[in-house]
Amino acid sequence: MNKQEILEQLAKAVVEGDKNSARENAQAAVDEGLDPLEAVDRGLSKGMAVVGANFESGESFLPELLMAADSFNAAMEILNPLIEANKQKISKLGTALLATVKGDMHNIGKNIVATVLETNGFEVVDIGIDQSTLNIIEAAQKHKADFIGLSSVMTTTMPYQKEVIETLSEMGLREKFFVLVGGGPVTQKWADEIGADGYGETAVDAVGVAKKLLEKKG
Ligand code: B12
Repeated sequence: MNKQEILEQLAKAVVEGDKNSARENAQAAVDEGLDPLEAVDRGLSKGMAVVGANFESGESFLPELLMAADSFNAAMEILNPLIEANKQKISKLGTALLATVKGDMHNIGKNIVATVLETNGFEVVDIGIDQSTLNIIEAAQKHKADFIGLSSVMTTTMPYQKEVIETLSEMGLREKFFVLVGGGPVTQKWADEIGADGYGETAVDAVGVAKKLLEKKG
């Protein structure tokens, strides 16, 4: 199989919720020396976008979403060690506290952001899904985070990204942390509107944005 075929097969495996095929094609990607992040962005994530659209149009239902998520994660188990093997041997750049905001159970994207930040020299404290604003802020203080990364995959939970920023201000803590926002429906426009320090469309963007913010800080 060539590279393009592997990427297409990865997408197809997610669309069909076929765990075995997801594993086999992730292994093919590894064997053929594909960039694992390209396999995620141009393979698995492409499939997930189709799954989301089918769900929205009523063509598929929750079980299909679950099977797609399982297949995505099965492929990630094979790709993650390769992503981690590229880990840069650099001193710690900073600590990022990551969470999916309140009411939101989606974690696939956040987990990828965590892995990619880690492999690029950041220490990551991932407190998981459905995290209240106060939990997030407490954890950021406890772990002396430089960044707070907020994932929100549903339009209905995006307001909690805003709530975290507002609450930080009310508590007099806004200057202590850089706040990064991301997730499917999140845009640069939204990030600007709520006064976030940075937005990343993909996990790789998140690294670039975080590094730029550190440079600015000096
Ligand atoms: C898989 C999935 C699920 C799985 C989640 C499994 C899991 N462990 O995460 C399950 C089946 C559990 C699920 C449940 C539900 N889901 Co759902 N789900 C999806 C789906 C298909 C894919 C999401 C995903 O994983 N994408 C792949 C990852 C890699 O992409 P990503 O999350 O965007 O992340 C990337 C970037 O955004 C960025 N990023 C992400 N986070 C961050 C954070 C920072 C700081 C930065 C910088 C960057 C960044 O980097 C990532 C990698 O590049 C989406 C459709 C879609 N197009 O998003 C619907 C979707 C999000 N779900 C939806 C819905 C409605 C639901 C349910 C309510 C369904 C139901 N009736 O129960 C429940 C909600 C439960 C809850 N309260 O959260 C809707 C949301 C609609 C809306 N209001 O916005 C969507 C959009 C589907 C649709 N088109 O209708 N879901």
